[in-house]
Parts: sequence; structure tokens; C-alpha cells
Amino acid sequence: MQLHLPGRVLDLSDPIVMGVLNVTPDSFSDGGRYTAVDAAVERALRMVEEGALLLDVGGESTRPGAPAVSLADELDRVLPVIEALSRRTTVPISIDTRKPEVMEAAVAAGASLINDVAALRAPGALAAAARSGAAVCLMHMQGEPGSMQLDPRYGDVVAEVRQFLAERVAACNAAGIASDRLVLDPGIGFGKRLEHNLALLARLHDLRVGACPLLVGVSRKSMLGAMLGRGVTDRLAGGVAVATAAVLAGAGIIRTHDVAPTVDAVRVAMALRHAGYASV
Ligand code: 7PJ
Repeated sequence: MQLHLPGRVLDLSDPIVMGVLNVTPDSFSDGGRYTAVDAAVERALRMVEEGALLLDVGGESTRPGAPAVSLADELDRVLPVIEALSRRTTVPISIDTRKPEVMEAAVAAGASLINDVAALRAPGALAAAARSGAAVCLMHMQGEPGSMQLDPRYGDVVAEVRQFLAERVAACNAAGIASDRLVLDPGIGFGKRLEHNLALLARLHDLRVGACPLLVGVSRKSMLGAMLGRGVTDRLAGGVAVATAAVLAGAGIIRTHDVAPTVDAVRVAMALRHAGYASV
């Protein structure tokens, strides 16, 4: 499995870990602007030391009920961090955004992957992503972040998510984004109940479209809270367990806040895969 980024090819035959870098005001509280950028960059470089092979920079929270962020504020948060990071590491940088203007500015500043929880459905997003030359992660989400967890419903969640992803791949291809630039993501927790998240993880392999690698992001999410009855600060072991299962089910990229333990989990899962792991 491979992913074509501008000017380089990312080898995913061994799965890799994407470190999450939130640059919302609450994520690096107090201090001035310089401190906030600096703290974000230091945190990202620590994730690289821990083995992250992708860094996902986001300036807009998509958690259920999170407030909307203006274009100016989002640019202001992410661009200085992306510029500084691209000078200090060769690890590819991903921009987590739904806004076409942010996609283009972030790629110009050094990002090489666009991670869009709306799968390029915003007006102008397909064209902006195509023009940028960057790779794209297309994620499934039912509804909108503000209301998506109120009453999510599916007939066959796996079939519906796969159908959505296949349609978005076709839309990308038609807009000039080749499939070797695409990553697909079931969108754990985005308009899904626990049973839906579990079905998608259990049948991850059935979500595949062509040769596009799959990304799974579960770290600290409420599905772990629902299963384990634990708060957001106490979900590490659960997240690592799901990461292990996702790699065994064929995921190529694991998105996480907790890079070091997740890298260990990926290595263990790959050792099992090389030894002929077969599900019962
Ligand atoms: C995801 C994401 C995910 C992708 C977030 C959180 C919520 N992008 N952005 N996949 N989740 N591709 O990290 O808890 O699962 S924000």
C-alpha cells in the first residue's frame, strides 16, 4: 500500500501512526501567541521522536457541539504552526480542515495531505484540493458535527459507509484527484452509535475501495467511554486495543493523540500479521 504525496511516496506496507496536533485556543492555554505556536511545534516534534510518520494539524474542533471557527481564526492558528514545522521536520504534515481556503493556504505553507471530515463536500473543496496537488483523506460523517450524535441511523452501516466512500472517490477522480492520492476513513464517532462504530471496525476490510489505504482514528473517543465507562483522560488502553485490532484488520494509518504507545501496538500487530495472524 502506498500514498502519493507531492514530491514523495509514503510507503504504508507497514502501517504508520499519525499524531494529532490540535491548535485550538484551549489546547495550548495561556501565554502569548509565540508561546502557543512554539508549544504546538514542540509537542509535534516530540510525537515525531516517538515515531509519528504523519502530523495532523487542526484548528477547528469537530467534536459534537463545538463552536464554529471563522476562516481568519483558523488560518491564524494553523499556518504559523505548519510553516514552523515544515522547516523543522521532514515528516509529512496533514491539515485537518473542511474549508477550501485553509486547504490551499496550508498546502502552500508546507502541508502535503488534506484531512477533511466532510470528504471535500464543501463548495469549492474538491477543486481546491485538486489544484493543491496534495493527497486527501476522505472521511465518512453522517450529518453535521453540531447534531450528528443526536440520532444516528443506518440500515446497513458498513454498506452505507462504503457506498459513500466509493462515491467520494469517484467525485475526486472526476475532479482530477487520482486514487493513489486518496486515503479512506470510516469516521469513528462521526454520526455513529457504539454499535455502528463496532460494526465498522469489525468489518473494516469490507470498506475498501480499490487500493486506497484506510485510516482509523479512535483515540480518546466517546465509543471508548461507552464501552469502558471511563472519562476522556482514562481511555489510553482502550484506544491502544482498538488500534491493534484495526491494524490486524488492515488499517494503513492510525490517527492518535498518544503516539508512543500506539507505535508499540502497531509493531505488535504487525509481528502477529507477519506470523500469519488469522481471525477466528
Ligand atoms: C478524526 C479526524 C478521525 C479523521 C477527528 C477526535 C475528533 N480526522 N478528526 N479521522 N477525528 N480523518 O480526534 O476525537 O477519526 S477530530
